[in-house]
Amino acid sequence: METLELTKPTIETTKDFLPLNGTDYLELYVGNARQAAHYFQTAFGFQPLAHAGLETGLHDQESYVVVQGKIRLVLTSPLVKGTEIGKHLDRHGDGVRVVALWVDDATYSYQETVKRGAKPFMAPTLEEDGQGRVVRSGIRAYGDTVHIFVERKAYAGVFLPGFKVWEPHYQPAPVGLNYVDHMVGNVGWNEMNTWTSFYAKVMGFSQLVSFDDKDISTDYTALMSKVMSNGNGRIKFPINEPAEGRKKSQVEEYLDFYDGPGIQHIAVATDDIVGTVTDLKNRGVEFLQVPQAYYDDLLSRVGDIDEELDELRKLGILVDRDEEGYLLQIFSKPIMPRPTLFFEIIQRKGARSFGKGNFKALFEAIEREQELRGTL
Ligand code: TYF
Ligand code: FE
Repeated sequence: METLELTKPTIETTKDFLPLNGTDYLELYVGNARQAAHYFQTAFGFQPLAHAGLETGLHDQESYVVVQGKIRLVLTSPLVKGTEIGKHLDRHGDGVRVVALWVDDATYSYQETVKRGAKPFMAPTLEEDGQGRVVRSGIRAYGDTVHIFVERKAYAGVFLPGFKVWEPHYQPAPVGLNYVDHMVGNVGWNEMNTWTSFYAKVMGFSQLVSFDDKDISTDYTALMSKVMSNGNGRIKFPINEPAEGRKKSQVEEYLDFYDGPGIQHIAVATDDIVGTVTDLKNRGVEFLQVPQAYYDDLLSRVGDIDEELDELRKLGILVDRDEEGYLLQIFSKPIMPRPTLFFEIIQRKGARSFGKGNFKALFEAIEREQELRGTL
């Protein structure tokens, strides 16, 4: 009998040219890194991890690194006048400078993205110490925001070469934050296309969903939002653009105070939003409040949920449902003097969307805050 040779399957899968393992760290430029670290420990339950400054041989800047679950925040301040950090602070106030992405090959990530049109920020650079080697490279994104690719070659050190373990005696408990779910950028008028194309063409992302001003214009606020996701879905970057409304859009207010595009909110995930938000409130974190009436028809809108309606109402947690499940979310007030950066706490129970059903109530709550600021 004749043996038949099996043909190989011919299904072609398009290769992801920029595989991302997750968010590596977020670096915020702040006026007082020491106090910001204390705030993120005290209010948000981050744990002290690493430090670099005068004691480690730096002369012009100091950083504290705090961690909770997989979330690492780097808080950096200048030590002298005239630095890039100082200029960033003067222009933007405290804000997110670096969204660092964990990759297997930082050199290749840099080459592939620059080849596709990314503006270089940092050529691939090897850093090493007794604990191993790390390669980092970077490209520019919207405004002064940059993406740094971090390749950890079995690095065993506490954070990055140059950092020392930071072990203060003050270590308040974590509040259950696990990972960065998404990070939202506000871009300028008519810049939506530029930046969604940037994430599509330069970084190989694709668009998940979009909301336009008809979905989400309230009396005042109007904005357009498109969610870009990388191939494996671990990195999700919604992009907002202001739209013309009756009064000033919240995105425009951000652009005015930040003096340009930048990160608007960092959404962090928890497995127990009721516990997490209870802790955060007890530690002084302030959240936007929706009217009690939001809860009157909530269950008829979202159906059966595991949580007690009364607890959600008491804490001001919002709920939304999509075809795959539901999600719970709540938004902090801006955490700096300028109405720019805020945090979202999110718990996903199957849903992969972003809370579209909450936009009206949420944006009306944001507008009440704008009204108090006199910026509407
Ligand atoms: O990330 C999101 O899309 C949701 C909703 O200015 C949202 O958290 C969108 C725009 C905005 C505030 C929240
Ligand atoms: Fe969000």
